[in-house]
Amino acid sequence: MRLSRHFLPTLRETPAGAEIVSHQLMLRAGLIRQTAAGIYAWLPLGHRVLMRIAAIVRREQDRAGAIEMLMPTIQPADLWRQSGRYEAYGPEMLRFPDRHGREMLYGPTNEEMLTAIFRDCATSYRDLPRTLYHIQWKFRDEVRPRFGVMRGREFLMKDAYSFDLDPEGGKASYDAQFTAYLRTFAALGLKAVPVRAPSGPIGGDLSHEFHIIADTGESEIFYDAALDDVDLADPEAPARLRGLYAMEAEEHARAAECRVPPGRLARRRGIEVGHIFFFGTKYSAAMGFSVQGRDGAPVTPLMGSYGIGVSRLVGAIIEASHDAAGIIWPDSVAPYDVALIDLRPDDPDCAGAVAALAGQLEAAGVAVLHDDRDARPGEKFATMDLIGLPWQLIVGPKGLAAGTVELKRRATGERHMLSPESALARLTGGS
Ligand code: P5A
Repeated sequence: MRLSRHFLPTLRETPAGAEIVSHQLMLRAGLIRQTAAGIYAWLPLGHRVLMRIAAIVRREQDRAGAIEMLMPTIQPADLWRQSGRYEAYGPEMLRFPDRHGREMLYGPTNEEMLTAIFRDCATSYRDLPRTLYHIQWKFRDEVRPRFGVMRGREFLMKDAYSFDLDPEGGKASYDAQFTAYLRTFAALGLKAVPVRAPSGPIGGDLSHEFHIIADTGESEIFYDAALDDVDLADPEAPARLRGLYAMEAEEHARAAECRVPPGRLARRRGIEVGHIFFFGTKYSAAMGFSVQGRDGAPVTPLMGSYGIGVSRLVGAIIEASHDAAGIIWPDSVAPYDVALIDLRPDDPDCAGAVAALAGQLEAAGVAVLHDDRDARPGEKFATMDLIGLPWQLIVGPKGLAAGTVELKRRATGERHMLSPESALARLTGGS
């Protein structure tokens, strides 16, 4: 993709009102634009990152056996009257009538809707267990939307819902999601700490939040520093992590049983990027959902729900990975793999060599952002450092005459002068 034809409105100055670095960088790098308080348009670069994160979340959900579907954003109030949450939810729910005066709402979550759909289709124990999920926009009329996409009013969530016949099955479904979350965050280049959580308005008795450690996090957490040493690639990681103490500050204050030796108790701030709940029959019982059990008697299914803040993750990743010059995208979510910087697009030989490199990279499946703008090299370097693509391939007439191009790794600043062929081989995994 040629930058001269792209839509990438970057800003030189830090915009007023953006308090945390991820919000500042998302605005400056042209990832998002605010359209109303807590509501954002995803510009092309931001949209690519958001879709890549969603694809990793989807891959790990599918791997864990969850089945994807898509429910609407708009819901009828009647559904929520069945569970008793319509009154309870309060002013965070955006409510409005349709033209016939029917009460509607923009869904803040989908427990009720999926319970109703599944209830109306599942009749016997053979229909269970099942875990269904979707990736869909939610709306919560937060009192204080802030920090950009971190606490928005409209935000993208992956939400999964499990239905089981007995507590052991329910626990297995919960554990499968727990493991999928660790894999998801590791694939995103993040270390997430699972924290025992009170379950709040979703209800139930077993719940974990997943926090990314960052100084700008909204929550304060206390955890056993041994957590920092757990290797997420280890198949035993989920079990080990769950055995180690981690609590939000408020819970920690209440938890008299904290047995972590004082020297090993870490106190850090965290960004909550995921939250999972096991709440048993809370919704199924309230909404009259039962199936025929193996012995013929009716069984009320046990449920859990599992959320990941997909749009919040964009901000969380930037909080965890940036420097003074801009964003440093992990390879797995970068909007493009390579910034191809043409130092002299006005020189036909240079432009020709760069176009040939772009073609070869793209043919090998590498996503290239080709800076063919008529601008000074310094400006091009600054733009590319700001938007944070993992690699920069810098091509100019002097180097070409000597048979070299320059390859720079954004994360480390490491630079190598290479032949164009070697650079291509590195970027396409050839050597
Ligand atoms: C679990 C899935 C739920 O809603 N119902 C369905 C359950 N949980 S939750 O904790 O309330 O939200 C899940 C995740 O969504 C993200 N999130 C937000 N992201 C951006 N802006 C917001 N205002 C916002 N509110 C919640 C969080 O990552 C949270 O863990």
